[in-house]
Amino acid sequence: LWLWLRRRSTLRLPGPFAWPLIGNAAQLGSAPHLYFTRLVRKYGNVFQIQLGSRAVVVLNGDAIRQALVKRGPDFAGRPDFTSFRFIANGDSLAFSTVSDWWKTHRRVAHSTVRMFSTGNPQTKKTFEQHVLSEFRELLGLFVAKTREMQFFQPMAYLVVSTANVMSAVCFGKRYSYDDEEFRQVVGRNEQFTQTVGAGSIVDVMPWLQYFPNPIKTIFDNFKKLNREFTDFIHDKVVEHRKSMESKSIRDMTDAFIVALDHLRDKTGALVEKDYVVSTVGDIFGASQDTLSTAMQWIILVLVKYPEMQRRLQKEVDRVVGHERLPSIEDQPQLPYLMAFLYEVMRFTSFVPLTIPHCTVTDTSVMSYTIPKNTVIFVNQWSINHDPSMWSHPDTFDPERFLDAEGKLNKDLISNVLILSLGKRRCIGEELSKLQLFLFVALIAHQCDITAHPESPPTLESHYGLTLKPHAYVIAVSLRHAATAAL
Ligand code: HJJ
Repeated sequence: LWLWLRRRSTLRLPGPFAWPLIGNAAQLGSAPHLYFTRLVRKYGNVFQIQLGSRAVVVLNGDAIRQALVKRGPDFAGRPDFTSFRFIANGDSLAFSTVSDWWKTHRRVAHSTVRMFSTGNPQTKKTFEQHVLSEFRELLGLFVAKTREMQFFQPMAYLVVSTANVMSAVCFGKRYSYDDEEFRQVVGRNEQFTQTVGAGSIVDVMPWLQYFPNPIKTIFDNFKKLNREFTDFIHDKVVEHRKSMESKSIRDMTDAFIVALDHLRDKTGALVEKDYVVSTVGDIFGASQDTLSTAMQWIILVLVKYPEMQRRLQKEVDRVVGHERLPSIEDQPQLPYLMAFLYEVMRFTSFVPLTIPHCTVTDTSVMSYTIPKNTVIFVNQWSINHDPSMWSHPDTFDPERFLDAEGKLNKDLISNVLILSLGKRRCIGEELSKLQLFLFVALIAHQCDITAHPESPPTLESHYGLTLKPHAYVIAVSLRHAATAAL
């Protein structure tokens, strides 16, 4: 009977045997992306698992492009997951399914992000100034902490630092490293990413939130952090509306207020709600979580492979010299640095699975039919570690992206998948890559970073929407003759 029921309810897709009630939830373990990548060998790039009450189709390798690009609109939805309803009170652009208002707001959000980062040479310079002044603070702190403690944990400072760059862009304000309110708002990324990551248990077994158990406690904390996060953004928007004069736009929040008020006047019915808070929340939240995670991995790798740190320093010294600081214009002359950045993204794949998708119509991929309303997991990790695409995929080696003349191989870098594809691809791509480039160039130019000789960092990670490195300690010293330029 069980087999018969199963056959009736499956999508005729291959996949592992699913247990009653929980399905394959117990098999996900602490690294679902690795479990899925093992299943690829057995079932191919498209297979089905069962998580609690939901059938989930997992896309790997080539199937990802086939679905998200070739059949983009069919796969652009989001599932009605429990956790998503508590992010910005359910109004988050990133976690809501597609609709007319979603398309409009995504377009406005994308052009506004560009207007404050890579839109034109003027905005680029302003953005560069924000990164630079935040880097000054960070370097000063790192050197002071090293003097005080010899070795210290940089992770929380990297969160405040990257959050401050976006706080300057979004709100026109930076916070001190020991500002309690700000640390509360940006200090709970692990909780956030664990609850919204693909495979999160409340989303497929929602009944767990109704009686005392460890999952309920985690979920209650998640709801609280989202309330406080959204309250913080909401207060900022109220302040901005109050102090706004004429049409002079001070920061991204002002820009959204003007753009969305204009949209409301023009279209009326389409924009009944105030999406300023949720849009700014998405941009600020997403950028501080992802970019701080990237920086934590970058610094970890720099101390783990000191010979690569030396090589970065040599390249930056040769191109920039010591009379000035690195800047955006240096990027084309720093191929090793760019190769290093892409290798961090490929190797760590720190967004191993995208935010879960959902089909909005009956559709198909690689000749498998997939019904409307099926949860879709996109395994980005499987592409970045595909042995048919990369030689020794589990070795960290920036040089894989350089050709014989030491130039960056553009085809290869476009094979790295971390910002997704198609209708849901990241709107912060240009901003993020620019910010990371500047941070790495400044670090290489200005300081030496070393691991604790007795406890060097490991490459292990905690799973969630973003993979976080385990805690580690470093020491930071200024490079000779480099300080003058700061
Ligand atoms: C947050 C951390 C939050 C929001 C938004 C409203 C858009 C990493 C990938 C995509 C980014 C996903 C987005 C996150 C929005 C955070 C983030 C936190 C509360 C929020 C693939 O960011 O601790 O709280 O409320």
